[in-house]
Amino acid sequence: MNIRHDWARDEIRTVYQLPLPELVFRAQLAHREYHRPDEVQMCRLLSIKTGGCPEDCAYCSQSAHYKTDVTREPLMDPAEVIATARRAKAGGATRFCMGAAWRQVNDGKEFDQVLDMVRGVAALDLEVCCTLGMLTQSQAQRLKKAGLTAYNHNLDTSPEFYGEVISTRTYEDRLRTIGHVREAGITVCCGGILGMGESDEDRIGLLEQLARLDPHPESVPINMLVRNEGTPLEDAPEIDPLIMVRTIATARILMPASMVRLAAGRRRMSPEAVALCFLARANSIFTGEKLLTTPNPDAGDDARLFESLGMRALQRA
Ligand code: SAM
Ligand code: DTB
Ligand code: SF4
Repeated sequence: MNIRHDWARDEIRTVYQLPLPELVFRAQLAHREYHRPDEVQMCRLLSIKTGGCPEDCAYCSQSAHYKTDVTREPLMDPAEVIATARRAKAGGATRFCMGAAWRQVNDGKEFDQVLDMVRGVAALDLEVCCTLGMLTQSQAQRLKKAGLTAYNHNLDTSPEFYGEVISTRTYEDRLRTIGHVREAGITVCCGGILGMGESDEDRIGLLEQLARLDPHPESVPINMLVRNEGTPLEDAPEIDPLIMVRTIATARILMPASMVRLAAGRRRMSPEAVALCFLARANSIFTGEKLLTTPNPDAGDDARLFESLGMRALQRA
């Protein structure tokens, strides 16, 4: 199966709307060409700088525009971050992702400390990912030199729906940073959030944007909205988990070689719904007690689910 970057919206819609068994079957065929069937990558997240963000993302507990139960925390000490990464590795994670509630990276002492964190985590022989907001070309190059594997920068939804969710930046801003990351030779982690009131057409529009990036993002996180009290999306209607399944399967077909991550939202899903996401060929998850600011499933529950499905943690990508 060859990798395509010329997917048209109509073609993507046709795939997305297939009867579910056919959609999942095609996703499984695509997955087998590039990945081992029983392996799932374990990633660990850490919020290295929490809250007080100037952006107004309607889903986010860390935006300074909304009153949520998140307390602001300054940038963590690099030694503490590296110690957390070491524990994550001991717990089976192969990728460590550090998130900061910044609109953009500013050069100076804090960025230098982030570079120290990247160097320290890379030295543990973990994949290192950061998500720090917008980056300039030279900042991307410095992160690359420090040993960064991947940069997460989500497009979140379709270009048409983006303005309903965020007003303090544009889709073009996002694409520009993704370009800087790519040009610096860092792999791209880029996905979206489902359950923000978007339509099927918006989900198809997001998939179109992702699948037309050349190369594809090496990693595609699909988040189910975590509804945070105090944010404009706190009362968003819950989505049918089969929409997650459909979106994951379509992402797998469009971007067969990428890691497709069942990211936020697993706590709200039944074990059966999570199993369906794996059958639709998600092959990566976040493990550990916390995502950035919200809880994640228990390690024990995850271990039991893996055991019952006969699946195992990927040792090394
Ligand atoms: N500030 C940086 C940025 O926005 O790029 C990095 C951190 S931000 C929290 C990382 C990503 O987490 C967002 O792009 C969004 O896709 C996801 N996210 C944030 N809050 C979420 C929520 N409540 N539910 C699901 N995903 C969420
Ligand atoms: C991504 O797509 N999801 C992660 C990671 N990339 C940075 C973040 C999920 C955040 C969920 C809400 C929270 O814990 O604050
Ligand atoms: Fe800030 Fe990122 Fe949250 Fe948006 S998603 S408010 S940019 S931390």
